[in-house]
Amino acid sequence: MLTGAGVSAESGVPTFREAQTGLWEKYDPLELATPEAFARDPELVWRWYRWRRDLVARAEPNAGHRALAELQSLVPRLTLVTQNVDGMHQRAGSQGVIEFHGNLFSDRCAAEHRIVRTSEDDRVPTCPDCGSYARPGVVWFGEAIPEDALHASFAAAADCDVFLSVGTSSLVYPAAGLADIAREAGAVTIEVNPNPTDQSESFTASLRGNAGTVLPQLVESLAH
Ligand code: BV8
Repeated sequence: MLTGAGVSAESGVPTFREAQTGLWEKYDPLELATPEAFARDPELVWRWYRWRRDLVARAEPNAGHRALAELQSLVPRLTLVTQNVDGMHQRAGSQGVIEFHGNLFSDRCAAEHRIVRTSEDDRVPTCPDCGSYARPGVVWFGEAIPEDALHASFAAAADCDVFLSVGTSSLVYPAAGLADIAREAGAVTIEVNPNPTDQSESFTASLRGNAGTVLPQLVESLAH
């Protein structure tokens, strides 16, 4: 299965395309989440990510995240691929989560790409080994998905009977292509989203509702 920003919406974490709030209202996340933005103004990009880290750190997993953790105990073969970088699935108890777009809370050396520990005090943290800028450990637009995450996700999508897509506008590739891979492999595909998406017509079924409502009902029906 695949989740997107909508699964964290009920935790108070704004979805990716929802208008950003406060200072960030005038910025387009599709512009800020790029290597070009970081090269142009690393301090601005770091301010944005620290604002998001603080917001996520103060948020709690919601009933939708918890339902998916429970689903995994009912369906041990479940592979949870998330586009989200907020770590909420893990906080709710999901195991083996594949973070397709990285994680908000890890820092990487911009030159060596290794995970590094940086100081919260620096406006633009640097790599303790080589002195280059450090950057958030997420995948920006125009960057490749981590090989291990890409292959594990494609393999799981090609080998599943049911593919659940929750809380995503299905606009960002290659993540949005996972549903096509599952469909081509003959899987039943189900979308959980209060709104229709560009891919809605291709799903076997669309459950129109919030993840925090629909997922607990889904798990309840499976458990009994
Ligand atoms: C790449 C991390 C190549 C950063 C993010 C075709 C093929 C391949 C690539 C492309 C392609 N076409 C275009 C591209 C390029 C690009 C792309 O897809 N652009 C889009 C805009 C068209 N893709 C890339 O650049 C990817 N890289 O392809 O590299 C390559 C190969 C080799 C070598 C070099 C390069 C990398 C993309 C990763 C970008 N990083 N995040 C960060 O977070 O800061 S993506 C970002 O968007 C988030 O991760 C987010 O999760 C993701 C997708 O958005 P959604 O999760 O769907 O969120 P959104 O707000 O859109 O929608 C929320 C949904 O929830 C809505 O539908 C709403 O109705 C619903 N909802 C609301 N409330 C609820 C709810 N649902 C349920 N319950 C609720 N309560």
